Amino acid sequence: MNLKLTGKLLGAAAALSLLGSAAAADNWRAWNIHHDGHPNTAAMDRFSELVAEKTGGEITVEVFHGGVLGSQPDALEQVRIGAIEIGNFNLGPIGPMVKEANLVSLPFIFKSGPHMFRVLEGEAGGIIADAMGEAGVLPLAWVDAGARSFYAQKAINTPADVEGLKIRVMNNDLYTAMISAMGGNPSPMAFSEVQQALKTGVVDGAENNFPSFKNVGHYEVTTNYSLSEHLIIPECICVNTAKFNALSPELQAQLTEAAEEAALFQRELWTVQSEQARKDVEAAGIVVNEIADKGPFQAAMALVYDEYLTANPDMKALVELAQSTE
Ligand code: BDP
Repeated sequence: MNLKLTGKLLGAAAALSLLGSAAAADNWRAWNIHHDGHPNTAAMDRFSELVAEKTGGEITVEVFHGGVLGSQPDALEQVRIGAIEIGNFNLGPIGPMVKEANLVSLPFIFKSGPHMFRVLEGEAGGIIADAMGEAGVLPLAWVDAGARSFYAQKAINTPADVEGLKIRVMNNDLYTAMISAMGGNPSPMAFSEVQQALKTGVVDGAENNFPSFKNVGHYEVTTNYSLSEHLIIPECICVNTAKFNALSPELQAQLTEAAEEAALFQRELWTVQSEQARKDVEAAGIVVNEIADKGPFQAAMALVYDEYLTANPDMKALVELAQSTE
């Protein structure tokens, strides 16, 4: 081969590989279901900034808000297979694919928000995180999602008030069991459809935390929010496991740090904005009912625990670990 040509070819190859490394910046996409004005939207934007900053632009994360990349179950599948890299997921819809993650979807499993974080930061949280990572959705940090309570056109003060009502739930058999245990009709449905379903009477009620109740206008089409606080479900900033594992240890550490900082920011925002959301919906006319005794709701959930532990006897130790965490 003509040596000159070889030299040229080598030069071209070197230029290409240089270009390659400059373009080696990974441009990642992140899924977020929430819109502007929700704490998680601001936190995911902050996460994106932190990733660019910490990795010196080697990884960029473009966040798609408002669920435009798909419903939560679809987006979860996309992150699992690596078609989307990152998601701010609620652990509720993760339960059907990772049985360990279903721990958090047992009604009243946590005594409070801080208790939930103590469980997640302890041994039980490690077990859940490992199982999620194995399923392809690796949690880099946990974020707050407060407590979920029921809302409908009437007050729900006891389980008997749910009887005969069609209540929207997220996709998870534990939630359908929860509504059935009170004599209601569970209706699993995508988050994006709930406002219309409440408005047209396709469902009689739903359940969520204050920021989500407010952010997507559910409060505009209902009248009563009753503080049952039956579910305290954490959320995560999760990444496709294979893509994370393929990164250098340095990039892995930077990405994790970015997620942890964004999560701390989210938790601060959450505290302030969920109080504000409550005030805002009350100002808009929503009646917020305090439930003095949640005992009857807790008692009604015994059935849900029985069913879950009968179907998953191997989860008993994890349930006990959470319950015995101070
Ligand atoms: C919100 C969660 C979101 C869920 C939504 C729902 O942040 O991830 O999709 O509830 O009820 O609180 O579907």
